[in-house]
Amino acid sequence: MNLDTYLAFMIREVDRSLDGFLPKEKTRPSTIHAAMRYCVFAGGKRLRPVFCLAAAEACGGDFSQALAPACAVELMHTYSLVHDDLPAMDDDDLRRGRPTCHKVYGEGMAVLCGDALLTEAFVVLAQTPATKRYGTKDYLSELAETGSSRKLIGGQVMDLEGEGKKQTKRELVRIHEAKTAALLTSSLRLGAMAANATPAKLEALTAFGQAVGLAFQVIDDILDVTQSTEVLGKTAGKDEAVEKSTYPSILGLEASRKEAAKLTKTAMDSLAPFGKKADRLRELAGHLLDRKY
Ligand code: GRG
Repeated sequence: MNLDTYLAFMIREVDRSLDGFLPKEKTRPSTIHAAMRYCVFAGGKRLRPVFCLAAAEACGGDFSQALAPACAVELMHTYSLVHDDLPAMDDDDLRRGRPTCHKVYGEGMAVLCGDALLTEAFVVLAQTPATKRYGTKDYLSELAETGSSRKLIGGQVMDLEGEGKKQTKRELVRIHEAKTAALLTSSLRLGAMAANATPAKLEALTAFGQAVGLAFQVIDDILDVTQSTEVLGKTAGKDEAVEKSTYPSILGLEASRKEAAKLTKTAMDSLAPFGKKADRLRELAGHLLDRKY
């Protein structure tokens, strides 16, 4: 199966599962469920779920074993986008090519929608079947740690406090390790755990996730200055507008491209223990490096 067919297949499976897991739109109170579905089914790239499913396969499992964690990471990701777009944070009108949640449902409902998506992530994750090595407690603490003030929320705090300040590359890496790489890494780890991965494989996937997560962010920063709002489906040029330090603003565009390629190579090298079983993950890392939106 080529990568495009694989992505289309996995995205369909994830969307079907998300549809099954989320409360129906008519469930009362219906406004919050409509808002949750508006944000989740908005045409996101589903990178984190696909990484989760591909990691399960790389560890010898079937992708279907990892559908619950794949949906859980997408729900946590979507919560972070809804809250990040709020006027009190990044104040954005456009997300995934559509008006942001608070623009459609109002600020109060968008806060609640983010809260509900985050909570639902754990409801869904708890449905992951246990394996010989891992159980519900392992799955829940993996994702809870990632969503905590030490990772996702901590990254957002450093990001907010960094606005208008010139940051060093080291400071930038710390933000993106927490904000971007942590959830990508947990997506891989949860997929691997659902497939009963050995600790050595889990460790290799952690190294892969950290490097590919940073590469993803470098590319995101490059696209922010090189692509249009139409192509990105979110406001382009936003980083510069709020005087946020980015890879291109610190290193320049060309050096940023080299940095992304170097991180992708590091990521691919860390998959050595898997041999050919991780070819799909290698392909996905290459795909992220080449992405245009
Ligand atoms: C807890 C409010 C809060 C924030 C945590 C994750 C995060 C920090 C903020 C979200 C916004 C942001 C710029 C995150 C960096 C990672 C990133 C580039 C996300 C966009 O991910 P894509 O491109 O989005 O995979 P789609 O829409 O395709 O799912």
